Amino acid sequence: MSAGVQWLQLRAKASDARSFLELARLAVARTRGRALVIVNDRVDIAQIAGADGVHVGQDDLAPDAARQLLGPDAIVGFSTHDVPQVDAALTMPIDYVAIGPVFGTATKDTGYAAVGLEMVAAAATRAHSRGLAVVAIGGITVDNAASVLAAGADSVCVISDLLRDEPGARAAALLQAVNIRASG
Ligand code: 3NM
Repeated sequence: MSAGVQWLQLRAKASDARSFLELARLAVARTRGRALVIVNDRVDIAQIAGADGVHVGQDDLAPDAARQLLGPDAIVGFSTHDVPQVDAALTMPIDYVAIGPVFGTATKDTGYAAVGLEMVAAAATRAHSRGLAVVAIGGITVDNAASVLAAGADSVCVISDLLRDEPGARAAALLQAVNIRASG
């Protein structure tokens, strides 16, 4: 956070529910007011921990159910991987559409081939027409993040590239790369 990261998504696929809740509570306590905390998959844990929102995938609790539980002020994000999924997302009570994997990634077997920058642009056009933000994910690094934002994404979600180094230092490098290239 001291690096300037604005959102943290908590992703703990291998954790049991109690450990995940403990992590979420800790993250909320440590970040309050400095970064948003979004819980991946688990609407119940987001709610109990008082997180800022939840991110759900195609096979998780549907966004309207997440919204019903968390209320109108929570952030609800939804994963998409192709144009039909983006179009379906436009009718849902969500705040952002995630599109990916933009590039190849070894972090998660999404079952989808890399969608590329053209798909980021297509998702952005569609999502922005409904006032939804676009978060791009999958294979995004310090070196390619600026191109993803230039294609139309409002935000990038990065996992493995932040773990190549001390995560705070790598996050600072990512932000600097984006700012420098975005303004240059
Ligand atoms: N979801 P990295 S790609 C968790 O396409 C996740 O929905 C994806 O990790 C999607 O930054 C992905 O290491 C992995 O590539 C992102």
